[in-house]
Amino acid sequence: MKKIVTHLGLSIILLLWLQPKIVRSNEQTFQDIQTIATNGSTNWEFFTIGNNSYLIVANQYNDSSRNINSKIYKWNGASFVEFQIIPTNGAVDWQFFTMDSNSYLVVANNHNDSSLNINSKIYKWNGASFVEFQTIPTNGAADWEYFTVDNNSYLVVANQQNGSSYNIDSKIYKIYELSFYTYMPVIIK
Ligand SMILES: [Ca+2]
Repeated sequence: MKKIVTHLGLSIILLLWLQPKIVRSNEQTFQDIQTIATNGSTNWEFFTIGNNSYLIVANQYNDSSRNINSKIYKWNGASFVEFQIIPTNGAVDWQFFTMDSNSYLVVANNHNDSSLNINSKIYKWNGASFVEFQTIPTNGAADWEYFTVDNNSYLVVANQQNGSSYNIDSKIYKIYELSFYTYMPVIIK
């Protein structure tokens, strides 16, 4: 018994002594491999379709307007190259999700230079690019999230403000016959 305890104690000491060494030997750093020009970018989203990898950026503002292009980049094996441009209005979030083996992107359009009460949009992958699928009225949309509960699909949007108040409803949408409808309002203050 004493021998086992001693052996165990020795193992712990050995582990404690070895651990810092292990961490040091695994030290890794991120290195700059590519620079991408953006306009007041607020959000990046990474996603894959099949064997291809993509990045999409939400461009919010270019010093004069919020009605500018957000951009999708595709990995070509060495770097990300521009793949598709999508006109947005003060975009602040892109959310990728898949449903029934289809791929979708939803954008939070925050402001179109004159109003916060504008449409945010869902885009669907058609096999070659993303095409507009559905528009959803939002109020200073700040963030989208996709989730499933009991095999049902939902989208929730964070509505930030409507121009006169920040005390407004955010909304959950439930998929219904391939379209999202308001499911329940939630109060976010
Ligand atoms: Ca999001």
